[in-house]
Amino acid sequence: MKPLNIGMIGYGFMGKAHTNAYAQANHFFESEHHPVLKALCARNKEKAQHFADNWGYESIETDWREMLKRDDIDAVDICTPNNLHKEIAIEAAKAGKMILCEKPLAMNTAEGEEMCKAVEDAGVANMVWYNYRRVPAVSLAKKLIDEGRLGQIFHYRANFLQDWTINADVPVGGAATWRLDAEAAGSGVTGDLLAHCIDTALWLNGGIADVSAVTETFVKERVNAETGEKQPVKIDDACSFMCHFDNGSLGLFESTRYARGHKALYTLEVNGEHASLRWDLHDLHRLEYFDHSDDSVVRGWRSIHVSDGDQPYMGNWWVPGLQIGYEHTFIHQVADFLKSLDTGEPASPSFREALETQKVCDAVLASADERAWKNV
Ligand code: SOE
Repeated sequence: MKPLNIGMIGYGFMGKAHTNAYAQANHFFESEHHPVLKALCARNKEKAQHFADNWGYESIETDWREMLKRDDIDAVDICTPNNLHKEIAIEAAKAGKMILCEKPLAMNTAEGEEMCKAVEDAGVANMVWYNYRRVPAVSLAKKLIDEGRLGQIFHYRANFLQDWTINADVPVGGAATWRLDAEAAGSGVTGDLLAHCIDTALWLNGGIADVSAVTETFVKERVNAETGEKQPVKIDDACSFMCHFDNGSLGLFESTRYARGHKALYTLEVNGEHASLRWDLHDLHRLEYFDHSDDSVVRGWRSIHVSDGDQPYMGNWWVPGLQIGYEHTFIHQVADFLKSLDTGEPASPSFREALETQKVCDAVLASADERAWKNV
């Protein structure tokens, strides 16, 4: 067993999801590499120590630069707000550390380019956490598409709907609501939610050629959680766009934090010549599949309960019929990263792959801003 010493930066919701994945991966997926929870880094010492004690990190740091100097850290996990990704990743690459970066890769494409150059120049392993690819039902969709079962693809549709910012009293900035602060997040639903939809779409259906988008900011001013002052809201609260894929299919994407009743409703649907499929995060272990070649008397949408050992990742879990959940998508991503270290094959999505998602996000925001179609 080769230890893989992890230095985690940040302890929010994603810090937990990733830490849990490092702790679990080897129990279910064999690898020569074995993650060790070596150091947890966060500015607040008490909170960092509490998180470290709770999850079993061996040590803490309060300055990420100090952590990068340590020889006993092999891989750095960046779970900070988006505005810190670039600086930390570039310094970590210079220090020769592997990097696992939370999505989206960067604030914008220009930053992402610099990050790609840094990891490629340094030759360090790198990956971006786009976890929904690793939902077994979504991986099964990829397999069915790659096998050609859908034939020519005509339509790709995806939504990511939430409702947590409808109340105008929700503040902007601070640990819990930095996603509403353009200075920390870069963009609103485009970088936070549509980035997931775009990553999956590029993976399932190939490149996006051009986009036409509309965005809206429904609450124009909010109180800053740290200063108590009112400030203009500069992120997109909602975004819809249509696009052409390189394969000739049409895409339709929508995301909002103002869809009352929807908490994290990520859905996607792909319509092909021979078959269609659709998936829904709220029922994540099911893949809906319609195959036009079925005998017409029994033809219809099937609801595949993706829990069989023959289906992606599921052979490593329980017995057929018993499902898994959200946290397992991160465990799969760690397992795939460890496998990439075992085999020497790059992990996916790499920074370079995630840069493609960033380019689409930038084109979407530019299109909405200029009210014009934009090439990616
Ligand atoms: C926002 O509410 C959020 O937590 C995103 O930041 C995550 O990436 C998404 O998976 C769920 O929603």
